[in-house]
Amino acid sequence: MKTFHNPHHAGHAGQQEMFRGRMVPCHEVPARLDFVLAEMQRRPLGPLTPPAVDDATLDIAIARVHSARYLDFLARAWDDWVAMEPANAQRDALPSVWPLSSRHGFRNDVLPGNFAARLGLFAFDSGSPLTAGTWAAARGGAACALAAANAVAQGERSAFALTRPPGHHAGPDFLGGYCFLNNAAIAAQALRDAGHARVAVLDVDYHHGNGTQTIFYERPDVLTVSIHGDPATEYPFFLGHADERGAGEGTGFNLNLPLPRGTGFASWRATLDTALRAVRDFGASALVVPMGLDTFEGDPISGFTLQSADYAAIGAALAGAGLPAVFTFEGGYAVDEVGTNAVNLLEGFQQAS
Ligand code: OKP
Ligand code: ZN
Repeated sequence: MKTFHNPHHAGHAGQQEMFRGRMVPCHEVPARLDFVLAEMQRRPLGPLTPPAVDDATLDIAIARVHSARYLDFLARAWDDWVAMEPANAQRDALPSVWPLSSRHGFRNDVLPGNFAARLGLFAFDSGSPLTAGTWAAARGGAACALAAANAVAQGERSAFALTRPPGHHAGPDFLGGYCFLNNAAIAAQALRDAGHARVAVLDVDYHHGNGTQTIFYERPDVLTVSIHGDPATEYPFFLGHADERGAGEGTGFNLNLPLPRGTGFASWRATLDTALRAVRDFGASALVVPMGLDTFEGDPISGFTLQSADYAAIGAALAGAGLPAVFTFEGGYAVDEVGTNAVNLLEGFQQAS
């Protein structure tokens, strides 16, 4: 398995996130990736390199899933934030005012001149700080996703985009849930563009992959499946229910498998079989796995009870689909165990391949 790691990840380092009315230290910290990297050096799975992708090619791949208006905003956001007030250079940018959606009568077609309002237009929560190095880190992550997709398109059985910030909550024109660019969607689209007629995304993060779902919701060529904490009680709350089956030509090509808080491995593993059946019935020729390790019992912000050894079994079950696969690093906030759990899953996949 080839792994592409993001040399720019540590430039994205939020200080605090808004959580239930107070500011708390960020859960999504640079050390998460460092722990995975260290474990991959202890238990090598194959070559471990930064991605080699040229800027113009990367821009095209990112623009395949994100809108020009959003990318223009994101590329300039930090400079615009500091231009508002020089002291902002020491502070993260977080939104505090939102247009909600068009059903509330607010307009989203006019780009506000005020940066704080502009941030609110493109962000769906106040838990995703934007920092000096966010754009470079997110772009470096997209490069990892593209390099991983290219490796698989060229015949590798599997590749891993080891990057943060994560991506699966980021949509065509919005950020949130610690995510800015949707790495899994970029990989899935790159696989389509490389000739894979049908690509499946199977999201195993604790949280519903709302961004990926929204990007592909009306398309029949990319199946999106997600196993996650029931949005009735779990983040991101406003999407991820079982009755969301796709729309228009995409009807039937989205599958949500919500599970109650407290779910353990036996039930989670049975649900994975349901997800894998959907992938098989769809007839995918390539698989993208947004790989969150926040289903772990010790995760500080999640509610399933998986154990470290379970991740090897998940990897083996995923390999059983018999498809070439791109993995993207998503959640997992029990920092001390995230490296072990990630490598357990990937090693389980590799050994069963
Ligand atoms: C990102 B990923 C929970 C606070 C929720 C946002 C969670 C984003 C998760 N008590 N904050 O899917 O791992
Ligand atoms: Zn998550």
